[in-house]
Amino acid sequence: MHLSTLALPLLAASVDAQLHKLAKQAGLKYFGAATDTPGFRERAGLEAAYEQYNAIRDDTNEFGQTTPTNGQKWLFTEPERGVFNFTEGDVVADIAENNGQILRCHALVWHSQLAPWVEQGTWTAEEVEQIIVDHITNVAGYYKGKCYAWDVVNEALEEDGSYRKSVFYNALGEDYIKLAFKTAAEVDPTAKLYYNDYNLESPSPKSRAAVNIVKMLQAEGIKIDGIGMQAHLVADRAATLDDQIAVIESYAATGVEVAYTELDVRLFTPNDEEKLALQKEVYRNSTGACVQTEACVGITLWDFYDPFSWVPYVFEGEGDALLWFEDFEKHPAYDGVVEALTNGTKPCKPGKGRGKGKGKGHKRSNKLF
Ligand code: 9MR
Repeated sequence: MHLSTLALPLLAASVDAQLHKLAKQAGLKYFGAATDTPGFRERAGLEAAYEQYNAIRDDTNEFGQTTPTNGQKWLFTEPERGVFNFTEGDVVADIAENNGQILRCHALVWHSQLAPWVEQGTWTAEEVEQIIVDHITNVAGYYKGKCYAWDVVNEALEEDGSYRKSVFYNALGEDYIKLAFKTAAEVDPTAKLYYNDYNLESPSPKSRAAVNIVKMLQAEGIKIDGIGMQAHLVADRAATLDDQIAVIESYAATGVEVAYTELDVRLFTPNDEEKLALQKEVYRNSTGACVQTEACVGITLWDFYDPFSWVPYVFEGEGDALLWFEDFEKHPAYDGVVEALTNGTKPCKPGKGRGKGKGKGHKRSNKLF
């Protein structure tokens, strides 16, 4: 092959791409971004942007991890009882595999984007048990060995810490959570099993209820490995750095790991310098909290390109929540993330090195912001 053809893919990668590279240097496992099948993206008709979008998405200096924003959800994987379809989920799983990126899998049991047949049926408790077991057995079984982590149960809690009423809870109470984790552990023993929810980024009744879910499972000897903080944040009222560190420590006290699983920081559009500066601070704080806590393994953006964000479609007048604008200019918040990744390194337990490579121990970093 001619040398110039060989060099082309290298030239396509941006020399500025650095989030995953810096995250690794800071002691995280990954910095990633969720992505979706073209047909599922929030904004259609942007085909002209795909090439540039894909180049950023596939650049492992930028993103070392990905999550399918939609394709592995119940609605798509088991649209009819016993009929399984992995076409959409595979698109992103294949991207991860081809790029050598870590795959977080999302989500096995969730009240939303559930197939209508589950929601609209009239079921006995035994039937709901069977439905959960069949779904997890097939979906987690199909992806077995490919998922670094599974969001096993998603959004089971209300803001006051009580359980959300759902077809699963109404039939089985909290036992549905136990059943889901137990089944997932049997089906894919190597995947990290997470409880995932929003508004878990500062201490609250909901964060304490998440801790109680972990304790409930542990008390019964059921495997749970992580708490996922979705972190759909708002630029002018996000949790402080200290609150984020405190809540991560409260999860870590149960022995589980922690991840930012769906980070975005929305603002009221049109943006201005002040709003973007606030957004930068919020991104810097979340990244900083992950870097400064032993338990936090990584950060996932909920996509990285503003036109593909869910935010404007749900919160009228809000948007610009990610790190790349429509014209592919980066938000100032990109530099906030870089600052947090370069200003600190992960603390580690006394006597425990950071593992592979340098053989150097490292000190607990001071709070930086
Ligand atoms: O990004 C997803 C969007 O494309 C879907 O329309 C939406 C439907 O609820 O789900 C979005 O992702 C959600 C995630 O799966 C769970 N946490 C909240 C996310 C934003 O709604």
